[in-house]
Amino acid sequence: MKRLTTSLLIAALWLFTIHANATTRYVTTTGSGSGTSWANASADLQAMINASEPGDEVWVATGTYKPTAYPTGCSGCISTRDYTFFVKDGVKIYGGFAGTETDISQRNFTANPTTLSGDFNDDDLITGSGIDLSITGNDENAFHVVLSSAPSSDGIGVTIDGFSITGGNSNFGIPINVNGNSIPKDSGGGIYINYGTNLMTNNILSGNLAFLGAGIYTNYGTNTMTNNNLSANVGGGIYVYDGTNTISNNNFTGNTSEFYATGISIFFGINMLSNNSIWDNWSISSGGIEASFGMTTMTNNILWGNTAGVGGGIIAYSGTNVLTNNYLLDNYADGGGGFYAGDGSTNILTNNIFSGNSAFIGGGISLSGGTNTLTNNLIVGNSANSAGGIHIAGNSTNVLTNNTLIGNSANINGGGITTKNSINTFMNNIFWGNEKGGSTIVAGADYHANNTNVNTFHYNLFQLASSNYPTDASMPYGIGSDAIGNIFAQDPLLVNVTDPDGADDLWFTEDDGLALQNNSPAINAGTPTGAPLTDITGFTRIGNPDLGAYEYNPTISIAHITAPPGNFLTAYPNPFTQSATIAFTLPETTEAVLKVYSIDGREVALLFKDIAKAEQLYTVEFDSAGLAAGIYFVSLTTETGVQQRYLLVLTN
Ligand SMILES: [Ca+2]
Ligand SMILES: [Ca+2]
Ligand SMILES: [Ca+2]
Ligand SMILES: [Ca+2]
Repeated sequence: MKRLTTSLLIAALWLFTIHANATTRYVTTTGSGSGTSWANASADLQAMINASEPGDEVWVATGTYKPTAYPTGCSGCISTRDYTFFVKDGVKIYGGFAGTETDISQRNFTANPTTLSGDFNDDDLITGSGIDLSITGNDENAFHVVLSSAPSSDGIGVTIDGFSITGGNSNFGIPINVNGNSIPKDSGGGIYINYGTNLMTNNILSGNLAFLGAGIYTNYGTNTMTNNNLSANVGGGIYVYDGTNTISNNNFTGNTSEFYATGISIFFGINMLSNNSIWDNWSISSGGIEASFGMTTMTNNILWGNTAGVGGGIIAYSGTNVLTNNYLLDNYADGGGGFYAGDGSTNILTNNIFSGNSAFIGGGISLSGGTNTLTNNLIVGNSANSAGGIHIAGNSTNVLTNNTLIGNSANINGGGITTKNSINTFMNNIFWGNEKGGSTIVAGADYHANNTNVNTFHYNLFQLASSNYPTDASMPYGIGSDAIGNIFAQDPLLVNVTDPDGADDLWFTEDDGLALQNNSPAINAGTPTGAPLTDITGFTRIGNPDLGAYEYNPTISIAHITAPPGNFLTAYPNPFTQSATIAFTLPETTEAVLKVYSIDGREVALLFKDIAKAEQLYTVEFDSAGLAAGIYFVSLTTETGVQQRYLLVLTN
C-alpha cells in the first residue's frame, strides 16, 4: 500500500512538473527568431508546434499563415494539397494576438484576426450565400487546413482557439495515414481531428469545402466546440463521428450541404447541443441539425430560416434525441418543415416552439417513424400542402400531451394534424384556428386520419362539433371509440393569438399570447394521468392540468394589465457581432432600469439606471465583448412594468 501511494505521489509530481514547465512559443508573420518571446518570435508556426511538448502552447500573432509541410509521419501524402497545420497531440495553439501580450487574458482575437489558410495561390473566390454560395479557385487548396491525429488509446488531444480557418477543400482523394489513423480526404476541410480530448473555441470557419463537415470533422474522442462561427462553408458546419461531443454557443449561417446537415451532423456518440444559432442555411438533404444513431440532447438552440429537402430545422433519422426549449422558426423542407423523425428514432420533444415553418408535407413536424413523445410544445402558424401542423405516418408510435396547435394550415388532409397507419395517444392538447383549404370550420381543419390508426384521444379541445369526429378510427377524422373527456367547438380563450410571443417578443414568458384567459374552458380540463407537472414556461401546473402548453397562472394576468402598451424598446442591429444600439422611449417620466440578461437569467450588463423623461428617445450602446455567442435579452423595468427583447449575439 505504501509503495502504491509513493508511486501515485511520484506520478502526481511528474504531472505537476510537466505543467509547471509548460512552455509558450511565439509566432509572428515577420519573426526570424527561435520563438522564445514575441521579440524573438518565429515565423514558422509548424516548427513551433513540432518543438512543443504536451501541455505547451503556441501563441500566434495577427496575419495570414499557410501550411508548408506534410503531417509528421504521413504515409500516402503525395502533393502540396496534403500540406496542413499538423497540431501535435497535447499541444495548444492560440491565435488573435497583437504580439505584445504577456497573459492570454490580454488577447483580443476580434481585433487581431489570425488566419490559417489552405488557399495556397490566393485565388479563392467565395460568392453568395445559402443556395447561391459558390467557392471557386480551390482546386489546389489543402485537403485539411488543420489536422490532429492522436492515438486511439491514449490520445491527449489539442486546443485550437482564436483562429480564422479558411480554404480547406476535402473534395476527394485516397486517404492518408498519420499516427496509425486513416484520414479521409472528403471530410473536415477546415479542421480534422482524431481522438483525444479536444477544445475548439473562438474560431471562424468559412470558405471551406468537404462532403462531410466542411468546417470541422471529429472522429471519436471527447470534443468541445464552443463559440465558433461557421459560415459560407460548402458541405455543412460540424460533423461528429461518435465520441462524446459538446457543441454549444456556435453560430452557423449561410452554409450549404448536399449530403448531410448544413449546421451540425451527428453520427453515433453522446452529444450535447445547446445555445447554437443556426440560420439561413440551405441544403438539398437535411436542414440545420441531423442526428443519426447517437444519444443527443438539443437544448435552447435556434433554428431559423433554414431550407432543406427533409427536416428543415432538425432531422432525427435514428438514435435517441431529447429536444428541449428549442426554437424552430420559419424553416422550410419538402418533408417536415421544422422537425422530421425517421424510422428507428426515439424522440422526446418538450417545451419547443414550432412557428412559421412550411413544407410540402408536414409544415411544422413530420413524425414519419419511430417513437415520439411530444409534451408542452407550441405548433403555431405552420403550413403545408398536406398536414399543416404535424404529419404522422410510417407506423410511428406517438404520445402527444399538453401541446397547443394553433393557426396551422394545409391545402389537403389535416390543417392541424394528419395521421396515417400509426399508434397515437393524444391527451390534454388544444386544436384551435387550424385551416384546411382556407377554412377553419370544414372537417379536417384540425384533424384528419388516413387508413387505420390506433388512437386514444383523452381530454383534448377540438375546434369543431363532436359530430365531425367519428368514433370509428378507420373513418376519415375518426378519433377512436375510447375517446373521453374531449371538449368540442369551444373557444379556448387564449390571451392574444395574433401575438403568440406576447408584447415582449420573447417565447416562454408570462405574457405569451397563447396562454389562457381566466375564463378559458381549458382550465383544469385535462387529465393528470401522464401529464407534465410544469408548463412550457416552467410554471407548476395547479390542480388538474389545463389543456395546452400553458397553465393558467392567476398572478400573471395582473402583470398583463400593468405592462405598458406599445413597443418602446428596440435593439438594432439584431443579430449582431460586437455592439448593438438599445433604444427606448417612455410615455411618462419614470425611473427606468435597463439590463441585459443571459438566457438563463444571469445579469450581464447594467446599461441605464436613472429617471427617464416622458416622450424622450434614450439610446445606449451595448458592447458584447467577452460574452459567449448566443441568445440574451434586454429588459427595461419601469414603475409601470417590464418590457423585454431578444438579443442574438454572434461570435465576436
Ligand atoms: Ca486556391
Ligand atoms: Ca410579440
Ligand atoms: Ca412573451
Ligand atoms: Ca390547472
